[in-house]
Amino acid sequence: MPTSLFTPVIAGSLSLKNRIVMAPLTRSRSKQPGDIPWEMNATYYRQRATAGLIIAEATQISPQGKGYAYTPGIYSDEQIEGWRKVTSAVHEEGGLIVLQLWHVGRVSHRDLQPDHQLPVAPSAIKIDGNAFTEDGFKPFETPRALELSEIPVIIDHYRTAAINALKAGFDGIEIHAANGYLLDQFLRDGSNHRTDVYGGSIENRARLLLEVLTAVSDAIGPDKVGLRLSPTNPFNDMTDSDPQTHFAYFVEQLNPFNLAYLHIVERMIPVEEDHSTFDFDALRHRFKGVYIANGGYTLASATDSIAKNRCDLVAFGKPFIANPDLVERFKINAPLNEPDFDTFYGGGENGYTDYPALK
Ligand code: 8OZ
Repeated sequence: MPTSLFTPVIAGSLSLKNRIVMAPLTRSRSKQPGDIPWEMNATYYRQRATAGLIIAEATQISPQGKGYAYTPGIYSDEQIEGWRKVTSAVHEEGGLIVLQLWHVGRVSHRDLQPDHQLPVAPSAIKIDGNAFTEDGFKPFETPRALELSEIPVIIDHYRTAAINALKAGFDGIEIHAANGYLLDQFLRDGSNHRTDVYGGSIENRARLLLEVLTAVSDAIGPDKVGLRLSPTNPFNDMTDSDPQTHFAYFVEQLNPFNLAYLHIVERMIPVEEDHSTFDFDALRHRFKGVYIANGGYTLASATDSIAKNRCDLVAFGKPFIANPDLVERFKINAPLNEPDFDTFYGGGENGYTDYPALK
């Protein structure tokens, strides 16, 4: 029998019952004030605990790391307590759950920042577009370039967040270095114009990510640490002059860490419509560990990719929003509920915990 989505797999310290991963999904539904996870979030994740692994939504490591209204944090005692409700619910159902650690960098707005400060970034380069604040969408402003002296503080916030995540009962963490947020802003040369040790050369652009991975691996063990990258995603105004070469280098640097997994956002469109020339197979083969593919996969394309050993696991986003029992539906090739975009971000139970299971 070829390896399928239902073949168990080990990723670092995580022993997964299947290869169907719930992708991290921002839903902007934490309790206010304080960006605190609560019972409604626990219900939502409990409903999806048949996934081989849940990667809980992007979660700010500090007040400065916040870029969207109502997203949760993992720096206060109340947030740790709130997350414990979520992890307990998932564990009661026999699931596994890790937390995605997030600093948005320039993808923010003064209204979301402590003391109404400007958002920070590797370089003072503005994004075109709008931030999602509590008063609706507001245009991004030019961020402030981080001082060298501020960088160790941010690394320490990642370390503390990883420790807090384990205190809250998570089985591990994922470092979010994708989709144009702070760590990705350092990696890609469109957003990193620094002239100090964190910019310029490819070694320098990799430095912050590798320092963060060292800090969290030392704190909780590398077998509980995953990493997400998105070499080609243009979201949040991201560009890079040579992603194939640069990300080959970045991924090569990961091997000595022995991370639990590498999670790659390969595209933002259906696999079948992807005509990009980026060679994800080449990237995958540089990484000597477990590879999670993400981006526009269906049951058919995921099954095909796993059978051909192009990836070890597949993470599904929108299908998991609309189908709490996605694993069961895949097992019997049942039709899927369609997700409702209007209820993706913010709001209550509607479009969150009320998608029907089969029975
Ligand atoms: C969509 C809306 C808000 C946040 C990401 C955390 O792109 C996100 C995100 C996506 O990784």
